[in-house]
Amino acid sequence: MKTAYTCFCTDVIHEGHLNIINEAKKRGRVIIGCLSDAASIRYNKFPTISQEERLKLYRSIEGVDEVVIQNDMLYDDVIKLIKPDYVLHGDNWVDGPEKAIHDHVENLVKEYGGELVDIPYTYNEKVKKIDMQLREKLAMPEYRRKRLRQLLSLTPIVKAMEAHSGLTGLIVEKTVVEHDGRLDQFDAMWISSLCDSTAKGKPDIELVDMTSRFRTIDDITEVTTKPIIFDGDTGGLTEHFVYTVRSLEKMGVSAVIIEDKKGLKKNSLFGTEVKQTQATIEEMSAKIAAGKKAQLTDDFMIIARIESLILEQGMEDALARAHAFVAAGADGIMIHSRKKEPDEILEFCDKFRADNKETPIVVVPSSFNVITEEELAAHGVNIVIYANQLTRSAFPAMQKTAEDILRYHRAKEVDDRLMKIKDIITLIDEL
Ligand code: SPV
Ligand code: MG
Repeated sequence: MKTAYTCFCTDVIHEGHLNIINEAKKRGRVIIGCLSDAASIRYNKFPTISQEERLKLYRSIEGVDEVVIQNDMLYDDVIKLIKPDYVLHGDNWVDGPEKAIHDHVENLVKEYGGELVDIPYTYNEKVKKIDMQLREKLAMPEYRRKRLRQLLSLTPIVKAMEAHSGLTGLIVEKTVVEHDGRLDQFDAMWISSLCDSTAKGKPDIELVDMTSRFRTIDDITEVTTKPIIFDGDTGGLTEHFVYTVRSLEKMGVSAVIIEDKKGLKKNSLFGTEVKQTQATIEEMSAKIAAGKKAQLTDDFMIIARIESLILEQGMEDALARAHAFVAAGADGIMIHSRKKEPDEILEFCDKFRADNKETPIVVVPSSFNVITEEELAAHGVNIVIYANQLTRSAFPAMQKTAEDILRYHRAKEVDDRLMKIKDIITLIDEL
């Protein structure tokens, strides 16, 4: 008997899926692939139910003969093993970033005489609503909050990109690229104090108050689903920080990063060019411990950021702080540097990992930008934050447009580099 294979990465079965199963049944024995959690998150489909629950769900569908786990987004593992006579998929993957997967599967099945069948995609109001509801579910605080810990357990390195508004949030949420036959996207958002302040035309000195920072989070959470890492600056007074932790948890933020500085905070990229005071180990540890005591969920993370390398206090100081902050309850360590070369960051990671294999390490490679995610992961880094690149790319573009309109007394000369009006009005999702 012939075999017909299709891969699902859905949490809800709707008529579109049933149609594919029906088409598969006409061709032979129906085998469903359940895309694994690790593969799903690379595929812009973060599951709302566990892999086990999805397996159970698919097995319960009438007409399904077998369910297997598919670990590879590109289908190599299952196709080489099962060699199905037919592979079926909705025809929504014949263009866009998923086309790379389509073409790859087509070549794989051709090698042994199999056939790829693109089934017309079912896209009616009911299906649209289910898709939307699934997405909205991921946006809810209780799903979003735990997602960073889930990602840390599923992916070698979590990639976070800066967002400071609904629009930049949408860019982080939706940008997917196909590269070398693989799809890639950002995993999380970083709400940078630098970019949040800059967007408001204010300096990065903890001047923008928490109420205003929370407003930024609100704007972003309304239109996105990805987990949020919040730049909490120094965390402020310990007596205030405990309230901040509660508020962030309630909003569905996954982690706050606080730095071991006190007094007037200035941006770390100034280094020792401006006066900045590092908090003592005891002061910072007390703040971390108070925050951990205040939090209500197990999902939320408090990550301690160490400024010893920025303030030229040496590697030993940085390492001593890291171990002390973990002992105080920190769920992760962020180590920062403003050197062009990544050497001191890598030395820190290697030395910290020699004594601590578990605690997530976070880095922000703004200055040491030659290093790749893969190299960082090889040194034990778990989260990489692109802290300010969206702001820094938008600002010069806007400034140049403003200058050129003043120069030419009309907008024609700048038009070629602008997004089309039609594109900007369709950028935002309609409910
Ligand atoms: C931020 O993005 O606000 C940061 C990272 O804190 S840095 O600007 O590099 O200090
Ligand atoms: Mg900051």
